[in-house]
This record gives sequence, structure tokens and C-alpha cells, in this order.
Amino acid sequence: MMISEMLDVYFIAGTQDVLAGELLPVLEDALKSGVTCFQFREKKLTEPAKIESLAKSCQEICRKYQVPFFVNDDVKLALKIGADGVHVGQEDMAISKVIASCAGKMKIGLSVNTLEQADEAASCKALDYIGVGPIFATISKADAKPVTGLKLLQEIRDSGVTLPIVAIGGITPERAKWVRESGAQGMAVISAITKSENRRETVAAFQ
Ligand code: TZP
Ligand code: MG
Repeated sequence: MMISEMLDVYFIAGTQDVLAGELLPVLEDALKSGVTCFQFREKKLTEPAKIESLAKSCQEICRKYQVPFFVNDDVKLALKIGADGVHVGQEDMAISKVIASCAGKMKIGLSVNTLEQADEAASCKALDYIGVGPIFATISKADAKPVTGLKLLQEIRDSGVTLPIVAIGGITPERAKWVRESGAQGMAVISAITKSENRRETVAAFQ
């Protein structure tokens, strides 16, 4: 699968984003509806054994639909269970360390919130993509960085960064066209998919 195809409709979720016990059914419905990637981003469970077991269940469902499975932040877990990718933020394990332990084994994504961070990311040859945002206000991340607007996407493209971009933060089907026109290959979405009453329609509207 080409990276731009993978980033197209990149679904992110953990138990904090859904009703109790619903992560696996919501994930399966999202996969059936055509999401092109899944990132396991668990912020509520604290017991490592429970997190690992849930991650494996998510990974298994992703395999069934042949959709890449990413782990957020937890490089050790990603390596242990053989994830397809790992996604880290600026405040997680240093990207040079992530690259040293994961390059060649799985895909690597990094979040950026400024043009400087994007330029720095562009110098990391082993990075597969950057996540840019929050583009719009989000209800899904309490400690989100300042909203960047679409302007940051345009600035990153204008500065010559060619890394694939997945935009994140407050992205809805209505906003998808602007996001793509601003230079993103795809969009990473939590609430518009977890809260959708018709995921097939919602996912199609992102494409
Ligand atoms: N990082 C920046 S914004 C965000 C993350 C994890 C949350 C995106 O969620 P939503 O509901 O699609 O705005
Ligand atoms: Mg993080």
C-alpha cells in the first residue's frame, strides 16, 4: 500500500473516545466503512497487560481488513506486538531514538505543530509521514497544542517539505476538501468517526 493511500482516512481511537466496551465494535465498523489506517491511542487504561491485550485485539481486526495498524507513543508495545507503524509526538521518545529502534521494521510518523518542527522532521530520512495539527479546535485531546489553521499546511508545502502529511484536529467531512487543497494527503480523525451515526457515509465523505 502506498503511503498516500494509507493516510487517506486515518482513524485514531482508544477507550477514552467511545462508550464502555465499544472500541472493538466501533473499530470494526470503521474498517468495514473503509478507513485506510488505524492508530491505537489509549489514554484511559493504565494496566500494561490490559493495554497490550486490547492493542492485540485491535491489531487482529485490522489484519482481517488488511488495514495498517499503528500504535501511538508506545514504541516498546509497537515493537513487541509487531505493529505496522508507530506514531509519536514531539514530547514522546526522541524521534532519533524511535528511528534507531523502529526503522526498517515498521512505518514511523511524527506530529508537528509548527513550520520549524516540520522542517526538522523533513531532515529525518527514515520518517514516513508527519501529522500536522490541530488544524481546527478539537474535543478529543485535552492538552492539544494551539490551533494551526489550514495556513500551517500551506506554509509547510510552500517551504518545500515533501514528506506526506496527514492533517489532524477537528476534521469533518465538510472540511475535508479544504484540508486536501491545502496540501495534506490525508486526514486523521477521531470524533467525526467515533460519533458518526452512519460511518460508511462519513468515511466516504472524507475521500
Ligand atoms: N492530536 C492533535 S488533535 C488530536 C490529536 C490526537 C485529536 C483529534 O481528534 P478529533 O476528534 O478528530 O478532533
Ligand atoms: Mg504522544
